[in-house]
Amino acid sequence: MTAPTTIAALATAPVPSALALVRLSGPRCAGLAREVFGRGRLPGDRRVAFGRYRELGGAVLDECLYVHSEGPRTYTGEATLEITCHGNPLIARRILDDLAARGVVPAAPGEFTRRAFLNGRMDLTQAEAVAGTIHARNAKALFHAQRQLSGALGRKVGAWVEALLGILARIEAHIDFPDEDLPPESPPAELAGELGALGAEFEAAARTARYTSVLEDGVRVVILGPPNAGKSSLLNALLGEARALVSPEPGTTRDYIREPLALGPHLLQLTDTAGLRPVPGGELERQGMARAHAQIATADYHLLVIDATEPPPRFEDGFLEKLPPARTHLILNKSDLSAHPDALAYLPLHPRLALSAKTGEGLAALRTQLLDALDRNGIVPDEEALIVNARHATALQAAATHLGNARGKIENAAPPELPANDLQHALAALGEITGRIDNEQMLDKLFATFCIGK
Ligand SMILES: Nc1nc2c(ncn2[C@@H]2O[C@H](COP(=O)(O)OP(=O)(O)OP(=O)(O)O)[C@@H](O)[C@H]2O)c(=O)[nH]1
Ligand SMILES: [Mg+2]
Repeated sequence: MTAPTTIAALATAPVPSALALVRLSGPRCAGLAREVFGRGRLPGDRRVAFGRYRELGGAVLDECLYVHSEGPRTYTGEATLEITCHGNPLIARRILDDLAARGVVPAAPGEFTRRAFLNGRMDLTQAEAVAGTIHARNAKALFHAQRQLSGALGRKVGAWVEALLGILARIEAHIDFPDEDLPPESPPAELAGELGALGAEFEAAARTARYTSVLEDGVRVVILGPPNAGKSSLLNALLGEARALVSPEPGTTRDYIREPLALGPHLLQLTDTAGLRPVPGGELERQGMARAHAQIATADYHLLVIDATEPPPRFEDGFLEKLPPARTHLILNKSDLSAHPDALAYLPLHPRLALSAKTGEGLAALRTQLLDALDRNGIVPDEEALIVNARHATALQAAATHLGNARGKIENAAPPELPANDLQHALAALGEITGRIDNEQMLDKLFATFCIGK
């Protein structure tokens, strides 16, 4: 293996700010600190020191604070040097140019974290969580990213590996003993049962990947209903601003309108859509309705708004089946006027709320009920849930498949070598999650999404 290079990058944003941090990692950190700050001896390990950064030509670039840390107990597992200068991007640029002139290599995106992973400072789930922690745009996403960063998912995978190794040892005991000497403590039915339970756990964990988009992009809540029901009025009322046009004319909203909205700890993507009728009146309305249907199809939750002063709306056949009670709230709008009795009796199985988008009456109740419905129906993950990403889910599915194969073979009294082999494959799949892998391409892909300097 070639000796690792020393890399450098700006770890803070290249905009005028109070301070900027230039970060280095690699074997030359101590020597570079002595060179650029003109010190014969370094300040102690991890001690902050003041220094004037002198470029190769001798000019002082800035007054800085710097910290040198010896490896391996650093972020990257290597020696590191962190230089804090004034937050003018020009200064940071000059420092980086000077470092490059001294043979320091500009870091690739995610290269510090990649080195941390390769040097065993963190597993792959933690490395992925570094990006998640930086990019989380709401409290829930941040909570889950930070928990993964702390190693929660890695520990869970470790526990699964232990459990599998235990089962594997018992299967291998069947290989080592002739049939008549089978250890009575692990009958095949019991082993098969344990594999089934573990496989179900893997599958359940894999299913949590569906929460990734909810956490990253927000819960997609779509406001829909017949024309003139007050959908746009409800969007405006929830947002607290006149975002969408409102008028007494049916067919006001043509395209859909999407706005982010914070609801408790959640981020919602609230979408107002064109009014729906059994048959559109013209081409523009047809297109608007098609767009509304597309939004409804990908929604996590629906707010079906009707004008409660009128008889219930009619939609095209089969449409209401797309709006199950677990994912739909019926909003009986215009509660400031007197209601039509048939409207109140509409869709009796759906959670419902009478409100007035015009006066704001019932809006607070809607927020409370919506929060509750999202929690209760598993649309947002609960606090305890461990959330996996698509990469983890693929590996977990593969592991579950191998366990299913092993189980089938045990139940069919196949020679124990065969299920043992399936379990080895399952272990390898689990290993990919935490990163006991040597797939450079996969690592390139994963770290390419990182920022430079992280
Ligand atoms: N009295 C009363 N009128 C309301 C209420 N909500 C909306 N309206 C009125 O109903 C009419 C239609 O409101 P919009 O918000 O444009 O309805 P919409 O469902 O978005 O209509 P389209 O975009 O045409 O499908 C407007 O005249 C609103 O002022 C309400 O709670 N009470
Ligand atoms: Mg509208």
